[in-house]
Amino acid sequence: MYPDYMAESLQKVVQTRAARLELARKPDPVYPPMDAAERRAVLEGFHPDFETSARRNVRVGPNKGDSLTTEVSELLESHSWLNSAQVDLSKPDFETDLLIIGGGGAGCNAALIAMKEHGIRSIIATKLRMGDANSMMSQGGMQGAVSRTDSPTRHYLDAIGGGHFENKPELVRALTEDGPGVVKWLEDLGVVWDKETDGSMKVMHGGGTSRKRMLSCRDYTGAMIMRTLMDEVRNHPSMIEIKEFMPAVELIMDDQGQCAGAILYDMESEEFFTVKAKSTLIATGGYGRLHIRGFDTTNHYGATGDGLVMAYRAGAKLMYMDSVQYHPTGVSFPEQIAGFLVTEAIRGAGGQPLNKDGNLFVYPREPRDIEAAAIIRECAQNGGGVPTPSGRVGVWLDSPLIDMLHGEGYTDKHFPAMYRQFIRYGIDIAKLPMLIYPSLHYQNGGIEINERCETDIPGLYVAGEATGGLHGRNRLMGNSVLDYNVFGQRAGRYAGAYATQVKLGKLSLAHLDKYEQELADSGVKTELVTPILLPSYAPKDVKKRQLMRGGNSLPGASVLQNRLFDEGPGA
Ligand code: MEZ
Repeated sequence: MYPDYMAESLQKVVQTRAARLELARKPDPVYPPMDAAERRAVLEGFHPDFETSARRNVRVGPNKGDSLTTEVSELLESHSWLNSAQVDLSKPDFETDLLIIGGGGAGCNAALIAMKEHGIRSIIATKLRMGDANSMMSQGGMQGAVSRTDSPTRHYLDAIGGGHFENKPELVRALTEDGPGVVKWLEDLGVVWDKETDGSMKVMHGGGTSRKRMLSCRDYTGAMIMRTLMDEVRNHPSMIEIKEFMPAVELIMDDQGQCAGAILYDMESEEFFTVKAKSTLIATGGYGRLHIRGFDTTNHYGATGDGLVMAYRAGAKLMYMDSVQYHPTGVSFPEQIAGFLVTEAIRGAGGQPLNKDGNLFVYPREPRDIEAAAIIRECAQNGGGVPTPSGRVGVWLDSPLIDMLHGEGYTDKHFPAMYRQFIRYGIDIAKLPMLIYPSLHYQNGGIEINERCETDIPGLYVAGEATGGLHGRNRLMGNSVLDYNVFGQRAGRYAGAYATQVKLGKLSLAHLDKYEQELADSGVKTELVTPILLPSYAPKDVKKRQLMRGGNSLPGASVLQNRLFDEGPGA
């Protein structure tokens, strides 16, 4: 339940509701959408990316001199867990055609396509369990231009507009043109899409979409897709080997500059294993757990940007690493679930963002960055937010309107995940609004790829949230789900083809020595060891006493530290 002091504000929401319901029943927008100048102003004034301390130049690596999100620059200016001289690459522990790092949607798609189209074997190495990934957690839907009034071209234009015209066009073209095929592939595998009574796809609007294009499985869309993909992966144990709780900690190269696999770390036994692979796919997802600018996050616990740092040390270029997506509607209260996602589909179905006086202050379906910045402005500049007991702030998202617009029981039926997320805390979202605030949701930038998921490094492929360029500087709802399917498949296709013809040379970790030297030459002094693998939520005084550098919470960190620093090279 909400604390008593919020009752007055809740009362105001009730008082303004009848008039807002009338507005929502009319075809016109319930609040004037912003024009280009207003959008620019709210972004520059209130989007966290535009704060002066949000960015700084990175001092090492392929993007040296570029202005990146400050936390990303810190992540990249860090030491490896490994001392190259101590790793024996002469007898790999495992060999495979395709090594897939990451057990989310992109990784599953890639393994399946590589097997089906090229008959090649894969290892999927994942930090936690299969499906512990943002792919599993997406709620409201996947975009796909399948309805009669839509087309991949319209989808393309929406995605480019949403991304502020900075998307890589060839990637957007691949996304939107492959979209309808992906919808069918998933349905053939067993995904049960929401349908209308005549059997056609149910389609909804998302922020920035000019046509209803959001396909859903209630608000469990990611979970439904991932369960289906994982089942299919597990149906082929002789072709696709799964290694859980075994994150990659570095890529392996060969003496001709080709990627040749990775070093895995067994989180249980604390052993390292070398995997030699003809091609390697990074599908490690995003970095929400870096809690950029102190924001809560919608992301799963393993989202620590591991793929970025491994690829960067090996020489891959990053793009748009100054751009972060804050989902407009993360939970602000109850605080036990602060930061959790409140799907954009709630606004698609008629939910309205309101200030503490119960008034609309923004069109509910602006593109995400605009909507998030407008909510931050309402709280920071206009004093329109409702404070929470722990010092957070939020605005109301008036969800009871949904049943009023679509009929009693609609919310429970169409948003079962959301309904359950709040009812556990005594909040019935069909009767009471939710208190929300922007939450760190998505890494807009990432490792640069082309439409075949190739990087600058032969044999290294990347797909899904770890990549940059597709979404420009702002992703639209539902395009990440499509992204991990489309580009997961493309990665399987092209990395698979590459694996059938490549000849690998002598394995090497010389890139780590080079990177360490560059850190020293650039005067970088840091205690941070990456990949982070898991975020640390230990209080500062505990962190100080932990036997590791940089407060990383890896179970075997003390052992790793000893290997790295106490034993001399070659020991
Ligand atoms: O694409 C997303 O981020 C998504 C589907 C989230 C949501 O609001 O449900």
